[in-house]
Amino acid sequence: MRPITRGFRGRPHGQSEVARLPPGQYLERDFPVLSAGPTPHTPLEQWTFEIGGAVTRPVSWTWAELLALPAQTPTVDIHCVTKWTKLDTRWKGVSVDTLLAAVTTDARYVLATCDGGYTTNLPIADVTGGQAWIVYEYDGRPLAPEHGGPARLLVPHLYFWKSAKWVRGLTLRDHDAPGFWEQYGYHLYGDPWKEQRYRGD
Ligand SMILES: Nc1nc2c(c(=O)[nH]1)N[C@H]1C(S)=C(S)[C@@H](COP(=O)(O)O)O[C@H]1N2
Ligand SMILES: [Mo]
Repeated sequence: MRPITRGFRGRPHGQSEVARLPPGQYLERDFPVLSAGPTPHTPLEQWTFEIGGAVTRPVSWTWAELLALPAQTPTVDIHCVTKWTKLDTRWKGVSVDTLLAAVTTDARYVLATCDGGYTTNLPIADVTGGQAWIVYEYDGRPLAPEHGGPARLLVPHLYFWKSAKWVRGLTLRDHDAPGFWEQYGYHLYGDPWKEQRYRGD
């Protein structure tokens, strides 16, 4: 069998692209929108990003302050639990390392919180070490509202439900506890390479 699969448009995919697909995933060329509720529209003058919870002192940034921080431009593959994978997505934003450097904490977990009430839980070890960003540009343009604009969390090594759209803060915690989709049975951690889609996988 030749290691070639065909996408919806009949375009052949190279072997190297197929090797970048986690188990059970297919290649997507478009950028699907998956939202559990309506798209919020918080005015930028009211927008802040806060790190709170188990910290000595909470810290928050305004929109202008976030944009003034050193930015990075990661190009990464993203993997949705509904089985699409999109390769080489281009983003711009601030490393979560940069933001966490502003607080003192012994916490081991974070809960990302968003406009609209969505939450998702992650170990701090997975949002540090150059693995996660608060991004505000996609493909050279301001991040579209339906994709999480003005800013979203980007944690590409975990399933894309962990990349919280319309993110407004990180709550640091000593213990892990499920966020929105995790409460409905999604995996607490969500490693696409281990196919950790649902609780018990
Ligand atoms: N705030 C918020 N973030 C969210 C979601 C959501 O419903 N609300 N959906 C998650 C899921 S399940 C996925 S697959 C991705 C989808 O991002 P996209 O719409 O940009 O493709 O966002 C994640 N982040
Ligand atoms: Mo998803």
